[in-house]
Amino acid sequence: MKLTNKTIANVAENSAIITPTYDRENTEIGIVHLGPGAFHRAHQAVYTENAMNLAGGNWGICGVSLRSATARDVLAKQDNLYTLAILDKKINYQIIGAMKEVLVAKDQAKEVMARLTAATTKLVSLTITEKGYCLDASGHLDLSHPDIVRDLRDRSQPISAIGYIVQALGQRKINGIAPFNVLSCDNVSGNGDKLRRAVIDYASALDKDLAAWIEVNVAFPNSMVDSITPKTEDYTVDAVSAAIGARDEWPIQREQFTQWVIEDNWQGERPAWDKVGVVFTSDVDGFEKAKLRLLNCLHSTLAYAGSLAGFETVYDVTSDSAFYDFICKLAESEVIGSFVPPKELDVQSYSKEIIERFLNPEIRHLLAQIAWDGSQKLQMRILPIIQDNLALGRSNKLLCLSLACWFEFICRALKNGDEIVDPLAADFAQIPALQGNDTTEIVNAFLKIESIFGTELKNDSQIKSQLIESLNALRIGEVRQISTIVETL
Ligand code: CS2
Repeated sequence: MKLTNKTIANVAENSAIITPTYDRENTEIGIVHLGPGAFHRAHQAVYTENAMNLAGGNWGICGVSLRSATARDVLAKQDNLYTLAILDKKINYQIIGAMKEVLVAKDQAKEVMARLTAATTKLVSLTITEKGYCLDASGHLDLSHPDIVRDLRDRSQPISAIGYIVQALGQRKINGIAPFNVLSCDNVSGNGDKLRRAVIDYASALDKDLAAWIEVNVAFPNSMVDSITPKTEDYTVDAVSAAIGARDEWPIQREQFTQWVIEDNWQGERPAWDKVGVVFTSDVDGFEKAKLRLLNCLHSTLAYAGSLAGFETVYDVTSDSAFYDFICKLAESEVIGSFVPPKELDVQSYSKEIIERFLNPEIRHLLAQIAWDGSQKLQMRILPIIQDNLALGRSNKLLCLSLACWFEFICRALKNGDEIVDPLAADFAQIPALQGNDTTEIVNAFLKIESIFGTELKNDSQIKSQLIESLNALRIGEVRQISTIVETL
């Protein structure tokens, strides 16, 4: 039996499984979400589902994949229903019905534009990962990015998220339809502000009046999102299908912990998210910084250091006492204190709770998954901490070790011919120094990449020498003995 509209009543007979209680069939689409991957389906779609279970509303979701047809093709066969498995001591299951359709922009541009310009669409949200924003190192839209160049030249069918948003807003302006809210849900610092900047930069290149209209009329709330969501594996599909008693080809798994903080500058209606745990506040900045600098910085540090040391998952590496001590020390001595946390957040306990979350034995979160796209992620997760510490005269020793682990991770992959999942992978392969043994040259070659490091760090002699020292220590020592390496610095 497959999970579908027809079989959901059978699944619901098992009272331990939560199923939609709202009138799904008659729920209209109110949200277009760009990037309906695992994180969206485990997080925003679940808050929306819970809000509709509680208070109804026309908040069905149209997921739009820009290129890949996999989500559409798999989900269509099961009426866009899927299971959320919450991995804790006991596993809980919920069938999510909020996703009502999935479109693929590459093949269905007209349908996507129709959804984006419909008066019933009140919100466009995004999880397109850091690279989807096409930003330069200063946080502006990179007007030389190939997708942006392409979209500005040929407006018949955009390929970038920014192109779609601007085109749809322009059409709504012409049609006299109120704009939608635009909500970034990516791990990008100041995500709403950066998205707004990118959209306005793009619109300015097209039509100054449209840019001015967007500036005045469209809300781009900043938001912080959090829930650890390991990728669905084949064993997940089998285990979840067995547990719900119906075949689900693409269930999603995540930890119990979930958090969503949204800037309260919304225009018009929204789902009853505030009744299901979403926090609306005037100051998201502190929450975002705390999350990116603690959870994501520690995650990336473990991803590179742990992979170099031969570990496979976050749980495995955090269970090693030397690595546990390393990330505790990093958080304590270099991260906490680099930013002003929100008043309501006890940052010491927040940090400890995050490390506890890494130790959830039910979650196999692959380091290789977190290691993707380092050139984009580290700009949000590590470099701003280094910059703030420099301004405050604080130490960056362990952060430089973390960055050096990424350098070494890339160099090793280049030498071994392993695949590097990163938008700059081809550029790394063009830099001969990265395959050599001269650590000074390696550090210089990385720091010269302005799209990652901007223009200042390469001239900072202290940072440069700490990076060289760390890289030497990693090459001479045994990464598994990370405490010995830390002692030598
Ligand atoms: C992770 C994040 O893959 C990664 O880069 O650091 O996806 C992390 O699991 C989430 O931000 C947690 O909310």
